[in-house]
Amino acid sequence: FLAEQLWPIKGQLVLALIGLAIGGLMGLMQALDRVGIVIYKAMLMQTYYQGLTIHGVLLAFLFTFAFSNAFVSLVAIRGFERPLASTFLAQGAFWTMLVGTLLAAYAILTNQATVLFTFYAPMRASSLFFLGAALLVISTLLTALNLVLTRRAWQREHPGERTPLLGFVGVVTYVMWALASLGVVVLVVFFLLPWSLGWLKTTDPQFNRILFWYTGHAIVYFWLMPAYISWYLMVPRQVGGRVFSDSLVRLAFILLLVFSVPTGLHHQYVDPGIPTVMKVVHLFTTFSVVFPSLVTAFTVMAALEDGGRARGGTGLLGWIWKLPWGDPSVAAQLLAMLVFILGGATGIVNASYNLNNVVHNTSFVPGHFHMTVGTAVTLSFIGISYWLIPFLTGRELMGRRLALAQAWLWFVGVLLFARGQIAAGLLGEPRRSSIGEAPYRDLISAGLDNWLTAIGGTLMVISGLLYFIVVLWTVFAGRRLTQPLEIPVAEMRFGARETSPRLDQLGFWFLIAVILVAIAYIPTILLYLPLQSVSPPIKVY
Ligand code: HAS
Repeated sequence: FLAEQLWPIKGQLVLALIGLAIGGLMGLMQALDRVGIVIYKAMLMQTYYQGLTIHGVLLAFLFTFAFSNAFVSLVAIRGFERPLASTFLAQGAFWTMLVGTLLAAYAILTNQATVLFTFYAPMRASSLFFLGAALLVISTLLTALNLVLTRRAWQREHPGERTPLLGFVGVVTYVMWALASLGVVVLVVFFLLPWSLGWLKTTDPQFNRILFWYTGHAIVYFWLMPAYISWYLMVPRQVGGRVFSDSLVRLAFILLLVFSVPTGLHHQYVDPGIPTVMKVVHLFTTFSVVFPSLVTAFTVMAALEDGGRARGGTGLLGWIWKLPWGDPSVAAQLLAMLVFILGGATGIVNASYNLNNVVHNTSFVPGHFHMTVGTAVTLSFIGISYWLIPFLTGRELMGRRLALAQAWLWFVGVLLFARGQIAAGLLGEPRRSSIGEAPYRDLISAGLDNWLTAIGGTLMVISGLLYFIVVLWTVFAGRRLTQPLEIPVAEMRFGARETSPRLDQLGFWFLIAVILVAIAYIPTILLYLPLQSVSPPIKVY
């Protein structure tokens, strides 16, 4: 590892954890709001929405982007067994992430960008916020470019060989994101930024939404795929099992590349002005992108079973108890996987055109995404950090029991939280609404569902506090490791030699992804483009 490539990795990890700490703390305010305990002012917030914006932006963008940049860069260095192709790009990713964070944070903290993490019109934010958000995306794109160049450099050094799987999956993750980020890049650069600077008098909220959700669904797989890298290629090693085959892992990542992006209109099933036929096309692609997750469920489960049996597990389920549940890194990720089964199931409810009419814009949706990004991803990143921080600092993980308690508390907390949100949502409770304040306070009672949300959310915040105790204890008072740690990398039953060359041809699959995106989006975009010059001035909220 080159020192000049290692510090940007460490720096981005620190930024990610700052995002998790501050963003997570805001969750307490929102959870307690459900039962009428309103503490925004005590937490120095002007409104519920200011806190919710901090929560969403810091967790969904800063924490996830910065953690992925750090983790996937490290994984690529290990996978390709060479430094990243460009130190300039690696350091550039850190600086753009830092400056972007400072600009966006300034705008939000001064209440000039209370627009939530879905920042499309008609909510207008300060241009500093949009600039900050753009820089965060640019940071990920610099990482994407660096990973592609690193793969190219590796290929030049190893002509005719299959790309190492660990390197390949990292590159696929970022190539998918490069295609996915196009919508939000166009939205910010051509519409929101000029509009916020007053250069553009009007902007069309419906077209804004189309561009935002073009990125807005694929982004969830950009959050998820780094966790999948760990579930497929690291956790099996940590539990002593082997992964079934190199081909199957490559196939799952390639399917995610192909199907993640042309799905965004499923966030707009109830929007007027979008042809139903195009919504139905996105319905089919959404169900297609479920498939690689089902492949993941069975493949990872098989690798875990292999490990559990190698440790002496017998019978149908006996292997489960033999898994190393006492290792905080493993326990956190196994619990994250279990919650993802429910997260995925609720996603399928959301994606079903007619069921979506029942749950859209209700608290069912935050119930879903706290089990996906809020746990499958976040608890996995936490689990990864339990080996990553010792690896990067050369210090032993301290407070292992505390770390285990942290993982279980998060697991119990999110199940209560999601149970509350989902049941309340099915009764019609709106999302993104301060239930503890007028007018909702008088309309919605703090029944059992809202109490479960409040208790579950509070447990998640306490779990977060335990996590930061473990991290700070390790970083500042951890015992020096006598032996350097290794990055865990799983073995395959059927390795790269058995893999078809087609599954290593990234350019070919990228082209298919682009064609599918064109089919899924061009008809709707052509409908809206001519309207852009005539859209009437809109009211700014
Ligand atoms: Fe979603 C809304 C549909 C996955 C995040 N989603 C959201 C929003 C977020 C989000 C943040 O179709 C709200 C955005 C906003 O503010 O409006 N989602 C889906 C579907 C999937 C899905 C079909 N979502 C995710 C993931 C997310 C995420 C992943 C974050 C990381 N979602 C929707 C829809 C909406 C939506 C609609 C809009 C709703 C509306 O009306 O507004 C699928 O990809 C899910 C597939 C997953 C599975 C689960 C597989 C299970 C696995 C675990 C295996 C377990 C093992 C454990 C191995 C089928 C892989 C073994 C352990 C032992 C110990 C034995």
